[in-house]
Amino acid sequence: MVSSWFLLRALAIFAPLTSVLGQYDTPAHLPLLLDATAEELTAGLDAGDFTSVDLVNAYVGRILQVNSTLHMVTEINPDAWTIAKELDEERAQGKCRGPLHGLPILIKNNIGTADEMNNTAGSWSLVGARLPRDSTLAAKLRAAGAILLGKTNLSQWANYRSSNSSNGWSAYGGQTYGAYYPGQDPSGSSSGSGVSASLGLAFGTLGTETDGSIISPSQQNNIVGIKPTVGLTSRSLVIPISEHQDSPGPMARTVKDAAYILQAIVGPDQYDNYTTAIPWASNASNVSEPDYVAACTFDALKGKRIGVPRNAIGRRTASTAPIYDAFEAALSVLREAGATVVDNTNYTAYAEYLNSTAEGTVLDADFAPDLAAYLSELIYNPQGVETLADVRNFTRTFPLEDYPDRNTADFDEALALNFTNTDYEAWQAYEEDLYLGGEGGLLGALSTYNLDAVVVPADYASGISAIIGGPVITVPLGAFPSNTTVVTNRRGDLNATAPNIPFGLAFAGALWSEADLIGFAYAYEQRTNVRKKVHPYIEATIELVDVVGS
Ligand SMILES: *[C@@H]1O[C@H](CO)[C@@H](O)[C@H](O)[C@H]1NC(C)=O
Ligand SMILES: *[C@@H]1O[C@H](CO)[C@@H](O)[C@H](O)[C@H]1NC(C)=O
Ligand SMILES: *[C@@H]1O[C@H](CO)[C@@H](O)[C@H](O)[C@H]1NC(C)=O
Ligand SMILES: *[C@@H]1O[C@H](CO)[C@@H](O)[C@H](O)[C@H]1NC(C)=O
Ligand SMILES: *[C@@H]1O[C@H](CO)[C@@H](O)[C@H](O)[C@H]1NC(C)=O
Ligand SMILES: *[C@@H]1O[C@H](CO)[C@@H](O)[C@H](O)[C@H]1NC(C)=O
Ligand SMILES: *[C@@H]1O[C@H](CO)[C@@H](O)[C@H](O)[C@H]1NC(C)=O
Ligand SMILES: *[C@@H]1O[C@H](CO)[C@@H](O)[C@H](O)[C@H]1NC(C)=O
Ligand SMILES: *[C@@H]1O[C@H](CO)[C@@H](O)[C@H](O)[C@H]1NC(C)=O
Ligand SMILES: *[C@@H]1O[C@H](CO)[C@@H](O)[C@H](O)[C@H]1NC(C)=O
Ligand SMILES: *[C@@H]1O[C@H](CO)[C@@H](O)[C@H](O)[C@H]1NC(C)=O
Ligand SMILES: CC(=O)N[C@H]1CO[C@H](CO)[C@@H](O)[C@@H]1O
Repeated sequence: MVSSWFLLRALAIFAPLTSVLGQYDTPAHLPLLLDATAEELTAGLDAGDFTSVDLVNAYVGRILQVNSTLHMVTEINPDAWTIAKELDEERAQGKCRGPLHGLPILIKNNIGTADEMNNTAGSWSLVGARLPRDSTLAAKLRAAGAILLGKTNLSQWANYRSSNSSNGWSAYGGQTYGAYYPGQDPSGSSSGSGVSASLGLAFGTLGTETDGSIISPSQQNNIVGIKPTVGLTSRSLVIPISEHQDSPGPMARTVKDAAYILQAIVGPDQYDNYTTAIPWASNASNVSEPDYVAACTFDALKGKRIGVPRNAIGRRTASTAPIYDAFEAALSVLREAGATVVDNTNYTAYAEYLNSTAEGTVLDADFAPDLAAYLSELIYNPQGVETLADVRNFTRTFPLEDYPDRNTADFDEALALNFTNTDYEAWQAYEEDLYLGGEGGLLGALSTYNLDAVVVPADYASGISAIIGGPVITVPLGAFPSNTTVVTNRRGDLNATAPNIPFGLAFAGALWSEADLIGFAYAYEQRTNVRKKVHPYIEATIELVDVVGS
């Protein structure tokens, strides 16, 4: 393993020798950054133990220590220091914008910002492109006082380009690796967000999910991920796949940190009509806005009915045994926490779901018009790509895009459709999805068995919720044992299964049930603390003590 030699060498270049020794006598009041929570960081900022400028220095130092091995961050915001200084001054004057005030966050490289940072989805076609304004997500984070620290690498085009690429690879950002085994498949498509949150390279991160892209990299990087109900978080100026399924959400080390981030980014947005479906967005409803942080209570599972849809969980095999064994143990924890675990709450149309092509049709029908709508908003479009066809041509002709070794099968398929998302064929497919995931799937099970949520190993959580736009949360459940046989991904360039690679426990529920799901995940997390029991093979070592006062 390259870790210790590499880290000492990198650290020696970056910081003076005293810093190397510093980590062993970190004062108790300076939180260690691998696991520092929002509340610990805020307490330190309020007490004057360190500043937001210190936090930016420490996190950037940590990013540079591991980035040449893991490639999880594509760029750092050159304005981060100025912004941190302003927020420090506000704090000194007694102005606090809220719980994220002065905390650095990294966002996925498909979430737009109207600043020096590029928004590319990992494609060279969009390097240098400029936007008319921040994405609503970025604007909300800034208003909440968060520091946009940089952009994280991703599976290119959020994994909607190629049938033979690899998780976490983009032409612009290179290959992201996970931190739990050399060459680890980081999963995707929010790969860099998962790795960065896990190693404490920011207080938290944002990812986006169409089907699995928050939940999967969260579980494989030992963190918490929340995929919100479609429409809870605005997609304005986020590079899209599908308006019917895309949903940005938080990725963080603890449930409560993820809840803090979620609280800051939800809400109606004039630029994304799907947000009008938020139950409390209209004065006509009597629903009040949930408090996701207050939902984090130790007793959240008490008296709740949690279903286990066995027919949607696959089979226990020799290679997946560790996940199943950890899952059964987790069910015991849920029972001890006061929940009624209802077994065999099966999805009645699950065989049809597995056989269905409707989701692919919905995504393909959305992709071309939704991407063109995004591209039409650019105020500077250096390569002049205005349509999916233009992007495909660019990808197939620009050498750094690695074509044909990584093909454009997803582009090809979407362009081959003879209809679009306003046509009958697309609506028919969407209606099929609403049945398969609804009455025939998750929503049917919730109602038949009178459940508050279902729980599954995170591998099996995303699809059925994706097709109905439903919410999912994953929380660390365990990791593969040391005698696990190493298996590569299909391309053969990543270690997909290996000792120490983490996996998660996922709760899924009805639309807009995020507060409940957060509570359930928190109650499980507080009783098990699995994250702290699984350790990365490579770590960043720069700490606050190395930067405070310098
Ligand atoms: C991260 O690593 C990649 C690959 O080595 C590099 O190209 C990129 O500039 C690095 N990003 C930062 C912020 O250092
Ligand atoms: C954005 O891309 C341009 C062109 O490659 C580059 O010069 C610039 O440094 C990038 N921005 C950041 C913040 O890395
Ligand atoms: C995958 O793991 C094997 C066995 O430990 C190791 O030899 C190989 O270098 C790893 N792959 C990568 C891409 O690091
Ligand atoms: C929202 O819907 C209205 C009415 O259909 C439409 O005019 C408008 O363009 C839509 N806005 C966006 C951002 O899609
Ligand atoms: C709700 O009512 C308030 C005050 O009457 C108004 O300011 C706000 O715009 C209304 N919101 C919506 C979504 O109609
Ligand atoms: C649910 O599915 C499991 C796994 O396929 C099966 O063993 C069980 O009999 C099913 N139970 C019901 C009530 O359908
Ligand atoms: C799967 O699809 C095929 C072809 O459309 C169909 O013949 C078959 O009945 C389907 N099976 C299920 C379980 O839906
Ligand atoms: C395809 O892209 C190349 C450059 O990458 C450009 O020269 C060519 O005009 C493009 N073709 C079409 C049909 O857009
Ligand atoms: C990916 O697929 C394309 C054909 O679509 C093929 O030319 C290329 O060799 C494949 N790459 C790998 C690594 O298999
Ligand atoms: C697309 O093609 C199919 C079969 O070739 C045809 O039935 C359908 O009407 C076409 N749809 C549109 C919108 O042109
Ligand atoms: C790993 O060790 C456990 C416990 O000794 C054993 O049950 C399991 O079969 C082993 N797995 C493999 C892949 O060898
Ligand atoms: C933005 C950037 O610097 N991208 C680089 C990421 O890493 C790959 C190699 O892994 C380079 O080819 C890219 O230029």
